[in-house]
Amino acid sequence: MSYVDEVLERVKTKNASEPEFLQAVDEVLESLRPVIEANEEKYRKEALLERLTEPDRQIKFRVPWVDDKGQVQVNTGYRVQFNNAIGPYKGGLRLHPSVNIGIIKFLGFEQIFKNSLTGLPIGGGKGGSDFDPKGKSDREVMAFCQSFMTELCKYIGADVDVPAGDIGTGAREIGYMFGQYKKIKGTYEGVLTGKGLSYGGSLARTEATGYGLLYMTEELLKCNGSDIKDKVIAVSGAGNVAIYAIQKAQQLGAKPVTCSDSTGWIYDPEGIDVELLKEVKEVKRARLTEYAAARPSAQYHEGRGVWSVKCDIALPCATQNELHLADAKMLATNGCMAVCEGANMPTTEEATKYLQNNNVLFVPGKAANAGGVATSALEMSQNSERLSWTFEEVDSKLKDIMVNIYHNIDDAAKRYGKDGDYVAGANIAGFEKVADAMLAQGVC
Ligand code: NDP
Ligand code: 2IT
Repeated sequence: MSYVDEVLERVKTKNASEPEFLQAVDEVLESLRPVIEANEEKYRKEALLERLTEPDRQIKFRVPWVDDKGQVQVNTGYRVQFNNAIGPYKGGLRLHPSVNIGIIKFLGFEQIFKNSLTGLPIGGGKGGSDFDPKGKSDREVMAFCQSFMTELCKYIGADVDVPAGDIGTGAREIGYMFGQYKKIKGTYEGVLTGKGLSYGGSLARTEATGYGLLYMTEELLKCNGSDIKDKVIAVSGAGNVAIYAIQKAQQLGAKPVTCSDSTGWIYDPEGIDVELLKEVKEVKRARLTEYAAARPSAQYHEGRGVWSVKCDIALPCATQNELHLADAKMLATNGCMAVCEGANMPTTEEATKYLQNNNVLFVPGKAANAGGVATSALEMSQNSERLSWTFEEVDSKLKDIMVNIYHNIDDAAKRYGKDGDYVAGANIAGFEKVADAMLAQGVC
């Protein structure tokens, strides 16, 4: 049996109840086959893949907090510190009822390769809780965040592990967590990113994931003989990534016509009104029905459906496994030329294969959404030197990083005879640096 198959078998046996984690490992190891086969004996002896697929540590803890009625509530908190071969653990905190250890492990595993692709010194980690911030008062969110950080602060630090936002964790939650960390530890340090601008946050971090996704899409099209201008774009999600993807798409002359949340979706043939969307989602924290009520050109539909809209480019920006095989077929039939993932693993494995086999350009999340964590690393740099850079400075570094990632994953795919397979390219390019660092550091 090949080394890759041996490890896949072992990972499946050990993590049988974690389908998302298995999906992420399967996709990465399958595309690393040619790299592993070229060094099979050495990597097997070093147990490199066993070490890469086993987190350094998993922390799980109780998060008790008091709701507005005086009732004590209990949630579960997680932090998975996956791999710190190339830098301190870095990755977001997800607050969503669907969070469990398998979800956090899949996100942490993906983060290792994504962070490596940025070219910056950050390792892979992820955390979160099954707490649902939706419908909670600010005081309840604060009570949760303080309790969560009371435990988490034992395991993190500016040179150890630096969490940030993800689904359900935005500026408000990061603020409450930072305040609690500072109070307990007594140190003012860059322990979180995505902070507010008045206390160490970086300009452009809010926009970074969405903007970065569009810089990647722009370069992808340019290098494949096309142009983003005037392209019709279908976007899913209506959160941090989706909003700033829509904004940058418009700045580049494209026309985003959809967005969605967990209850329904909008088709707005005139193009999404991003200021209205921000008002509905960032200020009022309301449902998309409010967007439709305020915008005569918009149609609101219950359930899911953005991928049925005819578009040139699709940008899934909501959550994992939201673009299925049937969606991929509709997109290809409707003439979609590119899918770039703003979310983490939004496309199922079979949908990904279908798109790739039907000449739809496909860039996986670990490359396409790396602008968020890259800009988090730029926030860490600014905190270390106790300076803040201008918006233009951060944005231009972000753009350079995204263009570099595109060329690195393209080159890596070509080196292994997989021209245009950006999934393989991203996994290979991300892996090479981490593997080199792990081997150099001995058995640890
Ligand atoms: P937000 O919480 O800001 O927004 C998430 C959006 O997706 C909301 O519109 C939400 O709808 C929708 N959504 C979430 N879960 C589901 C679900 N199970 N079914 C349907 N819709 C859902 O999160 P972000 O925009 O920050 O994150 C979106 C994706 O991007 C995630 O995969 C995240 O891991 C990834 N990502 C985020 C980065 C960042 O910097 N924030 C960086 C890189 C990747 P509703 O409001 O109704 O729940
Ligand atoms: O998935 C991701 O890359 C993020 N949620 C951002 C992580 C970060 O540390 O900025």
